[in-house]
Amino acid sequence: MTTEAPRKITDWVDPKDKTGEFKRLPSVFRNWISREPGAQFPPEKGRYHLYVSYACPWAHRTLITRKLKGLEDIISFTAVHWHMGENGWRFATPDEKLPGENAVPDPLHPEFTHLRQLYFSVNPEYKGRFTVPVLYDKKTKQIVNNESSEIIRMFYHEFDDLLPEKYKSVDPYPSALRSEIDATNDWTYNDVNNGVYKSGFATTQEAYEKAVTTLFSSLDKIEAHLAKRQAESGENAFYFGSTITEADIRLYVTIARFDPVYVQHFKCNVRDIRSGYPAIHRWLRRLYWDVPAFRETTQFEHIKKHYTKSQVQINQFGITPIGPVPDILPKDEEVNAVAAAAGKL
Ligand SMILES: N[C@@H](CCC(=O)N[C@@H](CS)C(=O)NCC(=O)O)C(=O)O
Repeated sequence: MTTEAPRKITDWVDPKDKTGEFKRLPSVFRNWISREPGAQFPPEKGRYHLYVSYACPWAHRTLITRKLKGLEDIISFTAVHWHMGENGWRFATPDEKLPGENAVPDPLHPEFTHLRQLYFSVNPEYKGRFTVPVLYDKKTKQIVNNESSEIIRMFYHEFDDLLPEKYKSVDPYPSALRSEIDATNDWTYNDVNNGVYKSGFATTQEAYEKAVTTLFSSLDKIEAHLAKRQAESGENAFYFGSTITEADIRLYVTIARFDPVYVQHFKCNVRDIRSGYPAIHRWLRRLYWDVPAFRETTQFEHIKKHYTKSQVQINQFGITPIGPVPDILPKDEEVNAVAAAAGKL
C-alpha cells in the first residue's frame, strides 16, 4: 500500500521527475466533425457546443477561429470562470458577473459546478486531464474533440455549406501555404506557445534556462520574419502576407499574454514585447485593434487573474500585479523609451 499523497491537479511537474521539465500530455478525444457523407459528426447548426476559458491560449485559438469564420450562430459556447482550483475549471455561478460574453453557468447542464463533470458524464472512467477547449455534441452527448489544433481545422471548412460566401472564403490554411504553416507551427508550438509554460513550470534552474533561452531565440526569429514582411508589404502585414492564417491565430494567443502575464509570472523576462520587439508589437496591435475576432475574444481580466491566482505554486499569495499599464498599448502610443528613441518624446 502506498502512503504517498495523490498528485495534485496543480502539480504541473511530477515532484519525482528530476529533470524538472514540464511535459504536456496529449489530448484524449480526437474525433472530427466532417461534411463527408455518413460522417459520425456531421456539421449542423446548433448541434455543437464549445467549452472554453478566456484565460487559456489553446481555447483562445478556437474562439478566434469561430468568430473569424462567422460561426457564432452555428456553434454556441460557454466560458468557465477564470479560477482553476483543486478540482480544475469551474463554471461561474448565476450571481457572478464576469467580463466577456457567456462567462456563465453551463446552460446545458445547470447542475454542473465543474468542467470535470462534463468529462465524467461522457466517460465515468476518464483518467486524463480536464482541459479546455472541449467541443461537445449536444445530440449524442459526447465529446467530439478536446484538442484545439484540430478543433480550429474543423472550423475552417466543415461548416462552409451553412455559411454565406463572405465566410466561406475565409481560409486560414490555404493549400499554397500549408507546408510553410506546418513548419512554423512545429517550432512555434514547442519553443513559444508551450515554451512559456516550460519556462514557468520548470522546477530546476537548468530546465528553466533551457526553455527561456530557446523561447527568446525563437522570438528573435519571429521578430526578424515579421520585420521583413512589414518592410516588404507594409506595416499591416500578417504573418504570411495580406490575409490572416493559422500562423497568426496560433502565435497571437501567446503574444497577447506575454507582457501582461508571462514576463513576470513565468519569468520570461529577457525582454518584453512592447519595448523589445517592435515588429511583433506592431503585428500584435494590428490584430487586436483592427480585427474584432481577436479583440473581442481577448479578455485581459480572465487572463491576468487566472494565472496569478490559480497557479499558487508559482505565486503563493495569489497577488495579481497591476502592470503593465495598459494591458495592450493603442496603435499610436509607445512606451517612453521607444518613443524617445524614435525622437517622438
Ligand atoms: N493540447 C491541448 C491543451 C489544452 C490545455 O492544456 N488547456 C489547459 C488550460 S490553458 C487546461 O485546461 N488545463 C487544465 C488541466 O490540465 O488540468 C489543446 O491545445 O487543446
